[in-house]
Amino acid sequence: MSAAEATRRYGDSSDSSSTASGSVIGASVTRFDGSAKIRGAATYALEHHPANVAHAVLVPSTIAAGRVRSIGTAMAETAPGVLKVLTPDNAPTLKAASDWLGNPPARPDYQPLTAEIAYAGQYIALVIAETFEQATQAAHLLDIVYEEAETVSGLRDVAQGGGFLAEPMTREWGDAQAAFASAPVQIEHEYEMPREFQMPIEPNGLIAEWQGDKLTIWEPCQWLDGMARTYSEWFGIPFENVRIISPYIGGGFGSKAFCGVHDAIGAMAAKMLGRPVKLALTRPQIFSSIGGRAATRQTIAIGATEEGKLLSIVHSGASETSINETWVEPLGVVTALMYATPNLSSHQRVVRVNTVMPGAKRAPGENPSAFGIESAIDELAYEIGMDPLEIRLRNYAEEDPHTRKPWSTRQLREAFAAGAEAFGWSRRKPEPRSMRDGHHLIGWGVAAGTYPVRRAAGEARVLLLADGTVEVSSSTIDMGQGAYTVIAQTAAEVFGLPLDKVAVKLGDSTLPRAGVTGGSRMAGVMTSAVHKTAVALREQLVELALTDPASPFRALQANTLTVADGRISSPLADGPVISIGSFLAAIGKTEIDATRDTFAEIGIDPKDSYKNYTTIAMAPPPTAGDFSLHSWCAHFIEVRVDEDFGTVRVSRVVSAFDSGRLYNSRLAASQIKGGIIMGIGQALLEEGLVDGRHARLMNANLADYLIPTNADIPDIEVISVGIPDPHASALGGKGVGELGIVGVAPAIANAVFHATGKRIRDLPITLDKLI
Ligand code: MCN
Ligand code: MOS
Repeated sequence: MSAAEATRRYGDSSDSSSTASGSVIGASVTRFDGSAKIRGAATYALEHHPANVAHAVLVPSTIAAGRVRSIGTAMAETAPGVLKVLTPDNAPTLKAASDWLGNPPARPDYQPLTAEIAYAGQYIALVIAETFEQATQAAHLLDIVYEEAETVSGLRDVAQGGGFLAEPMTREWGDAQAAFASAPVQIEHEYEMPREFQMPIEPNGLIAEWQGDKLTIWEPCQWLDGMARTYSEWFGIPFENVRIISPYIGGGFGSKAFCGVHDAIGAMAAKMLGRPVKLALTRPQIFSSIGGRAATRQTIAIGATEEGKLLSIVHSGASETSINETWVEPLGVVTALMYATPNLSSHQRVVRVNTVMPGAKRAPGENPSAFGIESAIDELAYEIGMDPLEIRLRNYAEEDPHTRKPWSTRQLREAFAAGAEAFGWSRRKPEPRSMRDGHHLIGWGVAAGTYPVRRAAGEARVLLLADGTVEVSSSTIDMGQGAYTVIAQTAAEVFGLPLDKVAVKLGDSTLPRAGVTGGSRMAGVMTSAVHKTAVALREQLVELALTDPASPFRALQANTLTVADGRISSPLADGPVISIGSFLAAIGKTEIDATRDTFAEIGIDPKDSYKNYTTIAMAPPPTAGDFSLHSWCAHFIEVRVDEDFGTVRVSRVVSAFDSGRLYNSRLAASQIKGGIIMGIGQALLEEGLVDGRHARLMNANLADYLIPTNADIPDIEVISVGIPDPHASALGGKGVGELGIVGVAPAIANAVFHATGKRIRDLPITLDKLI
């Protein structure tokens, strides 16, 4: 990668990016990486072409349980261009790596290619050839003999109470069962969600290149440190020997945060061949081998007074995981957080089925959890004839109902008020089926959402150059959410520089370290780290100006100087005003720099940070200190349901959200809109359909698994009601990235009920369920 490619600056856009003074942080600034992306100058991992690269194609199992009895490779091996065929018979064994939380592996070894099959789509062979076409052709020439065994295809194959209890998910206070049994109003229903997939446009995949025991990986990657660690453990090489390069990522949504099986196979192949290997997953392979959101079901029982005051919530849920690996999609997190209730009991079971291990999809946990509780509370409102917004305000939690800690900030009441006002909620007719436009039934629904404020370690280097420009670098990444932009804004503000004087380098694991870009934590972590580093560098600059023998400010005997608009000035009216660049030249320096991290803020020793995934990834939890820290939102949604055909269109969305202070109002709004769009897909379209006989995904492609297109999306109005939250981050911002999706699906289900009088408790809401 050339230096020019590695250093990213604003393009020549004359947009709002050149504000020299005033607050740059929070401003509505267009994407830093936008110009490069539009011009095609942003190169993605798999567009890289190392010399002598070989192309690999993975072969997935067509059975979901049993074993591969044999794989005949003779024809494939002699096909044109084929360099090697890897199967369970000849693939080497790697060392097992710790899991993403840093837990040591249960077994010492790891065989990414094995004959024992736990899910359809599990990789059983790799064909490597001179060209992609040759590898694809040869992959069809394998002679595979299977022994198929009985499968468990999904939650519906398993009786209620099956699986095992996920104990850390248990929440319990008061006597929820007794309080429910004696409550004057009782409702109890089951809510279901299917498997869903992240589906970023850029496929998962990698290019691996070995030089001796040094490994370079080009790969879209949400967590360079974490994935580099996994590669180093698999191959028994020092962490420092792994370099991952990931400057641009075409969407991740949780699917690119951890290494996958294909990574182990790809890097292994490159090592065996002694050549760089390129391996991209096909779209069906992304469906079957990158775990999406687990299918879930949950039962919620609410006991309340006739006036709608909650007395008890009894919640039990179940989520899918794979046969041999455990992923828990938390189902009770919002249930135990959103409303004040004197009694609550929440339990979750996890059920092993023949699927790839599920993973993180935008707001894992909060998203399905909100579908349950935000549907149930709505059902209660109709049961007692109360406005669905009123019932939410009546049970407003003034403190965290579980930890009993005060909220750091919770502008949810303000979000309800602002959203209702902009939406015109007061004009809503309460009765289902009471609003219509021709043969369209119109429904208005509301639901709340929340996402915790998570933190992690982050480290930044800030460099001040003689030309008066600033360069910020970190191994954090930008997958479209806006990291380049908010980092540039933060540095620009500290030096009073226009944004085009700031360069940002991200996405290279040799740069200063950073935790995972997951859990909507990175903007808070990185703006904190960059702000701290830039302020330290500004102080260093002032100190030099006051003390360096060659400094024009030295004679002033001042004890402070001002750095603004890219210039250093003295507080005296007639004192010198010198540009940063001229000053550096005057004292004979070409650059000065500082590096700082947020390790101390989250209580970890930087020396341990590679070893301890848990602290880097998860510390501290949002309720660790004196406060309970979360972002909040309220969605108001209008649907139009065709009375004859049962088709549902979302026709209007107003969402008000509290993410504390915003670093960039435009990008924050676009994050919330992106989440809402994904939520519309979840409510109306997305469903991984599993064949109950063979546990195979039947719609593993983007023609049959539907995600929203522009035509599905109405105008979305987004309103920020946040106030700076000093407990959340240095600049007062809370998370944005996942918040917007939480609560959308129940708001739509609630609107559909209002329109039709039909309560749909299993997503997606398709027309067959309405006619
Ligand atoms: N932001 C802001 N003010 C705040 C917080 C955030 O202006 N107080 C804006 C910034 O533009 C910032 C962005 O929101 O870059 C997201 O910040 P944050 O909430 O900290 O989330 P992360 O940077 O950690 O991004 C990860 C998050 C997650 S976990 C998923 S999943 C997701 C998401 O971001 N995947 C995305 N948003 C995505 N957006 C795009 N385009 N592509 C994805 O794959
Ligand atoms: Mo986001 S699902 O935490 O990457």
